[in-house]
Amino acid sequence: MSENTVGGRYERQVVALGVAAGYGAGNPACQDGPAVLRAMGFLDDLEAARDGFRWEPPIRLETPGVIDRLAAVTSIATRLAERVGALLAAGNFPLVIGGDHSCAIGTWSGAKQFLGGHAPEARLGLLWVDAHMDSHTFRTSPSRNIHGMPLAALLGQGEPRLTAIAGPAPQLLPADACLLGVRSFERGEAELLASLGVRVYFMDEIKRRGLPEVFAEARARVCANTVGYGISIDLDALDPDEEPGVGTPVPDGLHRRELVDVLRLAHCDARLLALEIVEYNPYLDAGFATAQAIHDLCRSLLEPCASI
Ligand SMILES: [Mn+2]
Repeated sequence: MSENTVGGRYERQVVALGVAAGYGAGNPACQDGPAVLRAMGFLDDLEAARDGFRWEPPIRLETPGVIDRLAAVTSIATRLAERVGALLAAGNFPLVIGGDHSCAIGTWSGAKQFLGGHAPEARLGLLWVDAHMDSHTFRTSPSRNIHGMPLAALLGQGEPRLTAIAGPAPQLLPADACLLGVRSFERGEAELLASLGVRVYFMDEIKRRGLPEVFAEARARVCANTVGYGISIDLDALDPDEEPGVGTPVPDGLHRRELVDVLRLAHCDARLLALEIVEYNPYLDAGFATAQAIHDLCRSLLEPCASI
């Protein structure tokens, strides 16, 4: 990747990829999130950034009306993994905009496949910013909604059609993953993460220590034994008093400003491979506050970097 490093700063184009994923949730409303963002022009100002930002054609279900939700999620994730892998191979920075969180299976399987193309043993790190753990399997999930399972699938747990989307499971090792912002979970998924030894930074720890310190520690963990890492942001990690337009609101979340600030620093590190922002529900958004949050998070990727 060194050929893309200019004067200590990593130069790459941010490429937004909308994913109309809705079959992972009980309510498919989030599948319209990326189309609403684009139609309303919420990220248009980013396209004026010098060589900084462009949209790819969106990913949506090829055969609408399919009612097998597992097949629908698998189809979208498989094509998303291919697109993310191709964008990374071309030296771009994929910005995946969901859709429900089931699309993460595709995003990060694609990133892992890209890393594996350089060296099969290359490991992927992942920061999972979310009010929930998303670590169910069909065996533990009360709802059986797949957007509650993507982290487990990436860790190689549960349904085989979800764990090996773009290459053999697991895509992610427990030591290379951290969750941030968790404040709503069920016993089965908590037990799975505990048994695997995945570090969870619950919301109360973040409030006590502050996001900058916790984020830096989590980032160091997921970078320790990996060649690159990603960040998956479920918008429900944010406080619904500020950002109501999310799939599953939970009170007492992160503030938009603090998450924007840590991303402004993180994007300047070439080890950050991609960012994913999911679970935007435009029908619950009040005055497009949550759309503005997505804008601000995306804008942070285009902030100038100080020389490193
Ligand atoms: Mn989630």
